[in-house]
Amino acid sequence: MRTLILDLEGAGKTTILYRLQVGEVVTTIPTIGFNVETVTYKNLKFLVWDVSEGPYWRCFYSDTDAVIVVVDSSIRDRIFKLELAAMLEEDQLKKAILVVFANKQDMKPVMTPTEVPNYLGLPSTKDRKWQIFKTSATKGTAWMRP
Ligand SMILES: Nc1nc2c(ncn2[C@@H]2O[C@H](COP(=O)(O)OP(=O)(O)OP(=O)(O)O)[C@@H](O)[C@H]2O)c(=O)[nH]1
Ligand SMILES: [Mg+2]
Repeated sequence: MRTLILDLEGAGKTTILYRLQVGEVVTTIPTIGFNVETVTYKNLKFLVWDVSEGPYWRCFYSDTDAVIVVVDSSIRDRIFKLELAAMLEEDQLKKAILVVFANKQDMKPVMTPTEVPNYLGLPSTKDRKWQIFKTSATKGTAWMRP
């Protein structure tokens, strides 16, 4: 599965990637450009592209099976909402599954996990398989909403 992991700056993409890969919290520095790693889970092998913010997202779109969007639940980011909507319009991502991680649940969230999909406009997206999980990358917890 070719998987893209995106957000705006600092929501926890790299922490999640290494949590999935090595099962531990690693100390991160802001990602410049991208990281790419393989993560194996059961019989699935994921090639995960961890791409920092910027106009380069679209260079990574082709043949993507799944997009993981990491939301920092402690902030309400309007620009991100608009960028995500534009991204989902891209032809190359039309068939990609969308997974939202409402991350940083250990902090004081400004949005409940039920609000996040509404805020991002997910319920009205047509022909898109999506699911949202509440996560704390630092604590290593993930659970389905609500
Ligand atoms: N409290 C809390 N902090 C988190 C969580 N996930 C990540 N962080 C912290 O948030 C900061 C940024 O995490 P990164 O994983 O580097 O974020 P990123 O999205 O890769 O950031 P960029 O590469 O700059 O885009 C780090 O200090 C992490 O330890 C979480 O679930 N809870
Ligand atoms: Mg990073």
